[in-house]
Amino acid sequence: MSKEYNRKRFLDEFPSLVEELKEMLVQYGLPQDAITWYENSLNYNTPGGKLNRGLSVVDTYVILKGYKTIDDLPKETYKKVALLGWCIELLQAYFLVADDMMDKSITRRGQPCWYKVENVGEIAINDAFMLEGAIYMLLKKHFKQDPYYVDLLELFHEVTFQTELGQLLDLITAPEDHVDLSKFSLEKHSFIVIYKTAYYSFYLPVVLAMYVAGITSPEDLKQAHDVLILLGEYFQIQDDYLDCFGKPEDIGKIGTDIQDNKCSWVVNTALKLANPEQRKVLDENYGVKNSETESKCKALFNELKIDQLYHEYEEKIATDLKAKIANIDESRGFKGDVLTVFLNKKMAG
Ligand code: GPP
Ligand code: MG
Ligand code: MG
Ligand code: MG
Repeated sequence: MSKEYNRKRFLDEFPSLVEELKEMLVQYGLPQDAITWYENSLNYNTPGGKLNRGLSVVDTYVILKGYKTIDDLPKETYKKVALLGWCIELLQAYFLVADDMMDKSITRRGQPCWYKVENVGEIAINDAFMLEGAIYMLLKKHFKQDPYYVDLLELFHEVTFQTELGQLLDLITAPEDHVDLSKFSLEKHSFIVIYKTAYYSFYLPVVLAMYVAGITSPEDLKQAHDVLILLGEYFQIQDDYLDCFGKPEDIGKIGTDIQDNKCSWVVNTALKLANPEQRKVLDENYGVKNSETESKCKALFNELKIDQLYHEYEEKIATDLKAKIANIDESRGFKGDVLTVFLNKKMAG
């Protein structure tokens, strides 16, 4: 399966979904300017990212059904599975529009955050709700007749709630105007990243594909859950590590976690190891918005050999994950290969 081809096929589905959503507004009798507004919000916020989550629904379904490529799928089946992928991308769009307002971010995917666009401002709050609403309008239109329709609804609702729990803890742990490192811990970090990222980015795409494929025994859902949550945590820890130690030319972004007072794996690992003197350096320099204090934190992270600890962690977790995947019981239809594909994919960032 060529990655570019899969991506293109997936992207080709999006315009017709926008048309369907616009048509719903026509049916409600909305005026043209409102319809154009929604169209602009959908196009600005939904397709611009890596589309890893949406594409994973399709990839997972192909593997579960034992197909070789997406072209082996009946056209109608491809459309339904891709639609579920787009529903995750809409969920992500909803989260990111809102998150950028909460984080006061300036740019996203190389363009101004939606709320920063001229004439948008706080209307972005309503636009975020309408991006979420699109998911349920599309699910109703395309899946209402399917026996697993309620399962899809419950899954989207629960994963959304879990993400909001992670966002809550993220926000109250790292307020922008007040640095208090005693609020951080590796346990809290783990909770935040599992809830804020792992459920919607890793668990959701696979379980959506499992529902369509009819592989939904509690045992199989648990097998998928246990590996995917661990994978999600691992990829976010990699993202935290790269934010501090990656070269901008390699990772395509400039790390901001230190200046932003983020409860990242790097600072939590350092806090666990720091002696009182080193702790003082962190208390005085972490979360301060200038590059000198940032360099002092980085120097301390080097002194504590966080780099080396990360590589040890990475090796251990990759070994654990491979062992877990090798132990997957495939007798009910679930396939370990679904998870191996995730392990080899770059999802974070
Ligand atoms: C982004 O995390 C946050 C989410 C994807 C969840 C948002 C949840 C809501 C309920 C709004 P981040 O702020 O750490 O990432 P980024 O650096 O990409 O903004
Ligand atoms: Mg953010
Ligand atoms: Mg955030
Ligand atoms: Mg990051």
